[in-house]
Amino acid sequence: MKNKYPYELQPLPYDYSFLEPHISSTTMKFHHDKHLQTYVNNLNALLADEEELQKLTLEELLCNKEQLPVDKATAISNNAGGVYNHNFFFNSLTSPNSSELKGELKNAVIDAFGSVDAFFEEFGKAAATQFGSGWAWLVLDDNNKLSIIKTANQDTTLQNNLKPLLAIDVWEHAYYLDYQNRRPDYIKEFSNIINWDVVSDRYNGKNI
Ligand code: MN3
Repeated sequence: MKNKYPYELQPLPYDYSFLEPHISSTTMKFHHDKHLQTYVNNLNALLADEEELQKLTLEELLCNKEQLPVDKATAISNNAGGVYNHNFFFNSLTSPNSSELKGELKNAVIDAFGSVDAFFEEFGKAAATQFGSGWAWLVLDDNNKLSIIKTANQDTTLQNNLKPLLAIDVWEHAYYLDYQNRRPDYIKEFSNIINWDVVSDRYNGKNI
């Protein structure tokens, strides 16, 4: 992925219909082609006159908010977060029931949460209780400890030095066409389309 200005819309790593019936192709089309494209366009527009910032990677932009011009800092963070979070999210998904939690990561999840079911319960609760727009995350800290957090709007986990492993987008645009107000149903169905191979690779240090 091109990770510097000018940012480009990263293609989905699968067809729009790949996640059906859990997420429809219509949702994926709007989510990727319209919502993500808007974050990409906004970020490029905000950086158009910022030669120094153009040299930074997306992660560097997100981790160094104090380097951003005061009048644009929030807008740049929001839109850079929108690009980062969506690419991360789309890369986390795969066709229904084609990937399972196993091996070292499964053991770590059981160590941290007690059981796989307990993990899903806690992750689902974080996603359901994020008030308004935002995200729930499985993250790894510097001591290799797993935990679940939620972030508002397009905030990322990077500012808190937490390596993200898995994310669920709970903005209404992620589920409204398919589930309307039933966010808990979307969260439940989401568990069928997690790409655990990607999550495992992230756990083992890859940036995907
Ligand atoms: Mn979204």
